[in-house]
Amino acid sequence: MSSAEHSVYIKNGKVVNDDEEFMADVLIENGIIKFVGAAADIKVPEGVRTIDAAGQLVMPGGIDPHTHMELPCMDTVTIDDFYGGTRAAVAGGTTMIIDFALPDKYESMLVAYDKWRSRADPKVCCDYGLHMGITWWSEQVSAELGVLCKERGVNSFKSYMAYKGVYQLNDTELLDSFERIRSLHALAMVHAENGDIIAKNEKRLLAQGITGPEGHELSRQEEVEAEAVHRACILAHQVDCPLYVVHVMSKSAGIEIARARQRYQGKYIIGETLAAGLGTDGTHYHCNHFAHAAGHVMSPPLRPDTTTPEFLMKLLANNDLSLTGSDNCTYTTKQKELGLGNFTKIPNGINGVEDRLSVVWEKGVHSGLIDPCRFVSITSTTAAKIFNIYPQKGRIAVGSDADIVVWDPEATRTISKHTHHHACDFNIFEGMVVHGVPKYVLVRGRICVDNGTLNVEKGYGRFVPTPVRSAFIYDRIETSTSQ
Ligand code: URQ
Ligand code: ZN
Repeated sequence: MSSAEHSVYIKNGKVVNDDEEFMADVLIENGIIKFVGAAADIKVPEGVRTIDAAGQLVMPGGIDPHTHMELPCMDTVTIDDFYGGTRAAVAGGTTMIIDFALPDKYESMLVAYDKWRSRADPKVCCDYGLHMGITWWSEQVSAELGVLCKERGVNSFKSYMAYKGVYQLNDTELLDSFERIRSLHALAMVHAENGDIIAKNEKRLLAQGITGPEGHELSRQEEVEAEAVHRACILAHQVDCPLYVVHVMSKSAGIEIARARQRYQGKYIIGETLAAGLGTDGTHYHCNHFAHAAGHVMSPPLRPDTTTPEFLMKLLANNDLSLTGSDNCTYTTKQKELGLGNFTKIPNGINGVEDRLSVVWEKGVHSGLIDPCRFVSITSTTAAKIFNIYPQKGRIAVGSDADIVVWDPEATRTISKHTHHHACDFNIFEGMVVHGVPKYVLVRGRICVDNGTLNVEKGYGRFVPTPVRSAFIYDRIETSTSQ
């Protein structure tokens, strides 16, 4: 189907943006929103497909700012590739992902970027952008950051404070990379866990005979995450660089983000949490079935404190945390078995790209902690603003891409590995009943979920460049600096 045919009329629905809700019809032509308003004010062209959204919400499609499709990692490769992974995303109402291109240590960033583009471009079913990992630091890396920002459409770079000996940067390297990122008006991101402490704890636990998945969380408890979050915020602020902390997974780390945001008057620091952290917890690491416990292994880990998910949702509700991702990084049970007898070898990662919207709706809106506008903000619009693609993405408005989910807020479904669209044979949300079901999902006007039936097109998605100097981030910093 050509994009000229992506013309759709959505009538009788309630439009929800991050700052307003109102009854309106929406007309889409050639993949772009052409009209939002009252039926009386629009003449719908002949032959346009009409969707009746009575009783439903018409919202910007989800933007998942954190995925790892077909990532080579820990002696294997994540099982959701860019086709299956984006197909699962669309099935759940997500219409754009931002994946992490990770160079090997000493590999050129530009070579890694080309690899990711060549893997993703032919396969993606929805639009996508790229962050890049900084897995080592040198003059060459510094120069390549400039090329990536100016010529390749990448504005965000993640460093690791964990994975000692593999990806971990020391404080000097973090400071140098943050300084360079600041000079480019880009955005620094960190995986915040203290890798030195983790390496020591892993050795100790293995020597004590603790070899199962429970050792994973024991080696990297809350304060190990909180220390790194605290340090990262200060390092970034010292060189005036905005910082996005990925996957905030614990109460202590969330509190560090809240404190840093208060200290810097809401500037500089952005915290992301995950569907995983909102929808389940770390008690599963103590299950006797290896496949079940290992299926939950991710970093930072889920926390055994069962009040953590609600605490994180409350931080999202009051804007101490800014948005949600999935960190979709899936492996089969067979792959997880690489860590049988040694928890440090269990491939790290879980599902989430498909279920993120439903889990956030269930735990946030259905439970009464947030309203639908905040839901749109933390699942879509804030990501679009941070990564500087707003209002092309993340808004129902004239001129925006028609990335839309028609959401039935009262319908329910039961999440299961038997019905999900991932390539893995495990789902961390198994058995959870969620309210909120995507009835229709449109990617640039193409109906990819049609009254509940999934129908994607391999390669339909496009790479979306993310330009530097996001006003959402830099207006606040530069206004205050110049005062
Ligand atoms: O840590 C990561 O970013 C990847 C490599 C693994 N996923 C995860 O457990 N968060
Ligand atoms: Zn990740």
